[in-house]
Amino acid sequence: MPSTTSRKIEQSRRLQQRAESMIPGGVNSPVRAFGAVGGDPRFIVRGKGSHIWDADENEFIDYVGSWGPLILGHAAPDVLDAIVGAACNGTSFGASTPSEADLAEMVLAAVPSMQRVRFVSSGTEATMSAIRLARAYTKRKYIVKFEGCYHGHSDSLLVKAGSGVATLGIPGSAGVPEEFIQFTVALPFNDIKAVEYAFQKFKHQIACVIVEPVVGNMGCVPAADDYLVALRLITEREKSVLIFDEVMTGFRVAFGGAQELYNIRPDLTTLGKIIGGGLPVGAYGGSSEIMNLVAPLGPMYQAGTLSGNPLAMAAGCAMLKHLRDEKQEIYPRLEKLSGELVEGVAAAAKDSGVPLCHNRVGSMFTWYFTPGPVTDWESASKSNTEAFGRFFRAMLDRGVYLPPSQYEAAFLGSTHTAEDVQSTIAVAKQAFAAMKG
Ligand code: KE4
Repeated sequence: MPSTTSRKIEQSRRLQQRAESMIPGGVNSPVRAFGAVGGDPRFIVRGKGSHIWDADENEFIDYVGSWGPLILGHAAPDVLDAIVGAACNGTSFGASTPSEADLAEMVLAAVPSMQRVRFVSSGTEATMSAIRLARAYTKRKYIVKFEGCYHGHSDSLLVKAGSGVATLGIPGSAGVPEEFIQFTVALPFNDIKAVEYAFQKFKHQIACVIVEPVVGNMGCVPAADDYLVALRLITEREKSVLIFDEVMTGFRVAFGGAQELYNIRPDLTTLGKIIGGGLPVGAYGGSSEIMNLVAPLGPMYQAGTLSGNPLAMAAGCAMLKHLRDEKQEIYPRLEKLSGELVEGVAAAAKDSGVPLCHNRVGSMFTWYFTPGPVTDWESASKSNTEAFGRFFRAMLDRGVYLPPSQYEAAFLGSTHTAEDVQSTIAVAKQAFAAMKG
């Protein structure tokens, strides 16, 4: 459905046509395609702080933040300085550099469950490697994931996945043979009985359970009380590896991630997004006992030409140093401002009679166009995605850039202001009114 916009979009439309002639859908990641929300994808040309500008010079308050990495906002000065400084010495050497240990030291200090860490170039690589490592460590084949959770696009994890897979309504992915996913067990999230049943059915065969400790990829869905504790107890009892996929929650919901927030020690953790400061970085890590299986120390192979890239390491170090040194101020402020934003928009929806519920953990959140509550994929998928699309386009037309999918989390960062929040709430009131028109 074409968007009705009072804003110029000629340049973005021209750029989209050009891109589509060379790149599938004109995008290098499907969720950017606006497929689920309709309208014209905006080509962004620059960002500063909490705002971005498109090719038609339209300005937006940005609540995507590159899908999570930019907790310090766009073009954060200390991150830029670090990248430029590193780049002046070269971009990549295919050899070890001091900056890799610098970032490793910061990650291990922030995440005590990790005694060793390996850097890769994406969250997908991180989770794919962690799954392989868990299978190598336990010598078991089965893995458990949860419906609506997304852990990147490696074959064995593209089963009832969230994010773009859920957005596009595709069950998994073409090109993944049944044999590749026969050992993947997808269970409903927040249902511990389902986990117990799976461990009974596949006794001594489950290598790992991988979970987003706060789900971001069916929209934001927190774990029910004691759910994560129960996952920890079951995996310990069954000698199965518990993997916290903290690619999104790491350094987001707390400086030490969800495992700090909920005081749970997983066996392996995957990271990404924030630890790269906006450059391509992923990581996986855990106890020395498990990580010593990773080549060249052990038989589990994983590699990458640009793993530990010096520019990405420098950006990550600058990002984590800033967050570490100012965490006493940053995280409480994110909590307060995010709460004001989410509650303010929810109140506007209620005043307009628009059925809406919301979930939030820290500065990641989702407004669902359903009465709710949303606690798992079944309840999330009851959302009125057509209404979400109309809300998304109405907000975009009024200068607020939300994730272009009902099944994605939105993010607030340290450069968002009270004025941004009040403006967003005011625009939401207009959007809800426009939706009823
Ligand atoms: P990447 O391979 O996209 O760096 O990370 C995969 C991944 C793994 N685990 C979690 C919890 C994730 O959220 C992600 C990626 N998140 C999506 C946004 N929901 C990336 C956006 C995109 O696909 O373009």
